[in-house]
Amino acid sequence: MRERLQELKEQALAQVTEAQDVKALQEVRVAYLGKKGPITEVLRGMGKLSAEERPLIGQMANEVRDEIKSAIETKEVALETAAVEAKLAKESIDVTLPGRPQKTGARHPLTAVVEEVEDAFLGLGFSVAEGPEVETDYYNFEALNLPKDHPARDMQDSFYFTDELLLRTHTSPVQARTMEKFEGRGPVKIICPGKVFRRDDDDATHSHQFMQIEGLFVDKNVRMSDLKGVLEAFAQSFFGPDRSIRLRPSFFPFTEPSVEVDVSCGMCGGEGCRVCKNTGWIEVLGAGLIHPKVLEMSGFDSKEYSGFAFGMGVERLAMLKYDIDDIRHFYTNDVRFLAQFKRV
Ligand code: 2NL
Repeated sequence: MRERLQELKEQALAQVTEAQDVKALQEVRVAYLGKKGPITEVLRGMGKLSAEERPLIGQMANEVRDEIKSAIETKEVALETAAVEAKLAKESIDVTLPGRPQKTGARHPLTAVVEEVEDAFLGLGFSVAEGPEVETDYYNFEALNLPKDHPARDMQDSFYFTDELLLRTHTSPVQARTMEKFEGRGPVKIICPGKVFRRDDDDATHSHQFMQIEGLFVDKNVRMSDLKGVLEAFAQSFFGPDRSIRLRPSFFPFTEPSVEVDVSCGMCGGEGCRVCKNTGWIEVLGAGLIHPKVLEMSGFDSKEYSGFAFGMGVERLAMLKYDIDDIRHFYTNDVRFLAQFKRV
């Protein structure tokens, strides 16, 4: 029996050494240590042995079993380590290879223009205010001196949900709401960028949804010259330091007096060309001194306070600055158009 056990041990250890993978090891384990294996068999046959031999053979059988078991375990660890090393070697990467260029997106040109206008006005002490796109009739029209029977309120020009709720047609209601919050105490110095909506037939220069930036400054003794100074500083910041502005009389229900603001043509420097239609000037925004009724409705004493306000179309600014010929380019998400603004 001793020889039998010694033989079994040698056979098993040889097979462990030869095993190339975990599966082969598993087979050795089952073959030698399993319930129907030869060692179990030896142990079962011990009944036939003498009382002196029995413990010796029993001990030897246990030792052989333990030795085979530990050889299998050691080999198992070695095989696993080798497998991991092989995998690592196969998957190693050459970090000195140049990387593949990543495709990056960019700000939408309208976002870029809004942020540029914001930067110009932040530098002049203005804050950015925002408000709802679904507005009440009161804030969109009434509070801006556009009473119910005013022609500019024609149902055709607006998207109404109910008699009292509509998509805002300008960002002025944000300014009215902000003024109200100041409870009659200035200064209020804000710009309001955002989407606005008007019933319109879309073409190269019109869109039923577009973006606007309005601004206002309410304080004691605010005058037309303050408006002109601020807008000139803005025009030079946005279009370039060599540009000048001019004011022409105009009309808005919420300002008095009202003006259209032109910027000198950047193409010809004022000489007259295709861009400015030979006038030397390009219309960029509307403005004026806030109508006393509008100040009063938003809680300001118009004898103590005055202010200026202005409004401009973001698409128009972008089209002028980047020579874009169709407003619809902004909304159709053609990557060939958008990719041109990566460095803007
Ligand atoms: C334009 C002209 C303008 C305003 C907007 C305004 C707002 C308040 C009070 C007074 Cl709360 N005025 N906004 C004033 C003048 C002109 O916009 O052509 N926008 C595209």
